[in-house]
Amino acid sequence: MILDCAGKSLDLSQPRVMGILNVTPDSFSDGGRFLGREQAIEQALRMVEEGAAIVDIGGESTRPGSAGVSLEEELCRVVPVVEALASVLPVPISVDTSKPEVMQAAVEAGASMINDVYALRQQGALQMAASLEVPVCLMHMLGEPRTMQQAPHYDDVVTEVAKFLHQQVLRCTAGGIARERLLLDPGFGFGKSLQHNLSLLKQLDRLLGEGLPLLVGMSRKSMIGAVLDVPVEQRLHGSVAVAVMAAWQGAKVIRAHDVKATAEAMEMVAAVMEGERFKVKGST
Ligand code: 9MG
Repeated sequence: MILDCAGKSLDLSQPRVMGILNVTPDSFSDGGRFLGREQAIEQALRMVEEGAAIVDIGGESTRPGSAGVSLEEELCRVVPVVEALASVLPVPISVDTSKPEVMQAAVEAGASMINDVYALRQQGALQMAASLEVPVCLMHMLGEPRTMQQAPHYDDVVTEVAKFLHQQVLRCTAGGIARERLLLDPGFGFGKSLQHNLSLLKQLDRLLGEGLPLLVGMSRKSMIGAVLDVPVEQRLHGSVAVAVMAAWQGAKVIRAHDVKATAEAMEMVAAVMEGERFKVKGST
């Protein structure tokens, strides 16, 4: 399956890596570093070299407990970086935002996908995404980042997440977004306890019923820290393990900080999935 990202193709015939480029001062797993324009460009190019098939640029932290950022601040963080990268990156750029104004400015600057943790539920976001005609990732979140980890409750997390995503697909297609432009994401860590996250991962294939590509983001998240009892900078192995489990069940895009390790793991998943049809691409 090929996703058309405003002229740049994203081949989803095998699982791909979406490299995370946070241009925020407070992103938990980047250790609070604020990426300047030049560093952001360097990091994005490195991620592509390491195997990222898409780069996701975000200017507002969505970590649990985080407060929002003003429109002006988010535009200032995101747009110059998208502008600088659009002509040099050979892969699509996605913009991680919930604000319609940022979606518009980023797409005008060269982004060709929207990654919205609010699933286009903020005022004006659905209409804007429909008018921009780029692919959109719709993510499940219970509540909002500031409060979402305060005792989240579900009777059946997988059924409820699947139902929410189904409703958002109906809402978005009724609002003028072509079904072929949608990706779905269960939103690991967004209003979910450790047990909710583990159940979702164990039964991820139940979300394939919608027939749309699944995107997942578990890289360095607290679900890994909680199981392994390791701090954020020691979550590489756990992150790759859960990425493999997701891809094996059919996830097509893995949002990750550690691109090289994740991309190599995805190559292995794809090779095993191809089985006897697999052909060696390199020289060894
Ligand atoms: C921005 N962001 C942080 N975590 C994420 C996740 O799991 N999925 C998506 N789509 N975006 C995320």
